[in-house]
Amino acid sequence: MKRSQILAAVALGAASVAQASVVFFDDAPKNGAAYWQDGSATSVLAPAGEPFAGASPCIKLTMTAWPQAGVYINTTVSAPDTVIEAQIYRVDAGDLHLRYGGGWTDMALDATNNNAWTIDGQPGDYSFSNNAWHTLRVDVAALGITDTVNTIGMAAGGSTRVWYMDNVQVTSVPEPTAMGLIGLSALGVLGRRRRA
Ligand SMILES: [Ca+2]
Repeated sequence: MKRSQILAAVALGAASVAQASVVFFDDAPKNGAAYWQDGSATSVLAPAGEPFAGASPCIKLTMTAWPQAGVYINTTVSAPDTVIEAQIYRVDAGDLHLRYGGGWTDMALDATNNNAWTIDGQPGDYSFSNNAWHTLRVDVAALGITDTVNTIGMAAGGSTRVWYMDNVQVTSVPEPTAMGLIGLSALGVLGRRRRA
């Protein structure tokens, strides 16, 4: 086996274990996503001139009572390592929620499950600053969800609450495949040849 063939095998192996990302919102809904709300809540493209940081189009979520607003992603959890990532911007109060499964079961992201979600890389809580963008990551399998995530959104009681959301994507890291293992063994061959 020539060195170039070995390198090709390594590259193929690496590709077979690469993560796959699906973008559900990037300035507009994509890949089957849609603005989503229930009851009196609304989910719309934020009007130009809203007081959010930056000029990039994003989703405006308005809750006037407990009904939720967010984005419908309808993503199948196909790998043990499936992460939902989104930029979130909170004007004042409210909680993050997922709906999942055939019954659209509601799950709040809170202190009881914050081993499975982070804000700006830290275990999830609601102490993050208002009126600024933050990065939310949710490890779906760690929440015990194994079938479908329908929506990611917010709920807020009391007076009118506003959030913004942008750059929603889901990243899946598949299990290493047979080709991945072949790639790793080729790497071993290459290493032995270099030492020889
Ligand atoms: Ca945007």
